[in-house]
Amino acid sequence: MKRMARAILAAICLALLSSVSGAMVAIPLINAGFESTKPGMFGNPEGWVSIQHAGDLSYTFRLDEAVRHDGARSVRIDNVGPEPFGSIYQQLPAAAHRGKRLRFSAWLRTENVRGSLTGGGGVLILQAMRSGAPLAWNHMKDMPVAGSTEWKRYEVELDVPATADQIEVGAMLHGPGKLWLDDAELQVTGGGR
Ligand SMILES: [Ca+2]
Repeated sequence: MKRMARAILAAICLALLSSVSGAMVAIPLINAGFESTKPGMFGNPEGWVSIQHAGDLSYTFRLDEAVRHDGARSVRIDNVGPEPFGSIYQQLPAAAHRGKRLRFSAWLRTENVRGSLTGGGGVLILQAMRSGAPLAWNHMKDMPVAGSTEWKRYEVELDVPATADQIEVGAMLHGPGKLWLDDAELQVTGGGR
């Protein structure tokens, strides 16, 4: 009897495990660990684009071989001017992910980050766009990384609206300091809800 109970328990555990792993589908990102040294668009790391708030050059986005979470390099955002934010991100088509919940995770490290009028420090970006305008987003608003911090993994989740045409994932630095980003991962955590 005891053996049968144990067998049933094992079967239930297996079923639970497979349903969890079955629901978590990885969505491939290009150069997710910033290991490529091929130049991307406008001098950005391959596969990534960067923007900053309009005005004087205020943020630079460079591969860093001295400070990295894994592999040989990461990307580092440096604040070098007065504008309130700069971000580096990757875009992918939203069509296959409409109505699903996505989870974006990556490792961040900070140095002397203080935040600005637009946000409290370093954050991950996960947003759904339509015709270039954000429809829905999760920018770690309530838990920005400030001060000087060692590598830590962060994650954000978002339900993709039915009308989204693009997904953007990445990291943003608000104000002074340096923000490092490495080992980005994007997953579907479950079906539509
Ligand atoms: Ca790396």
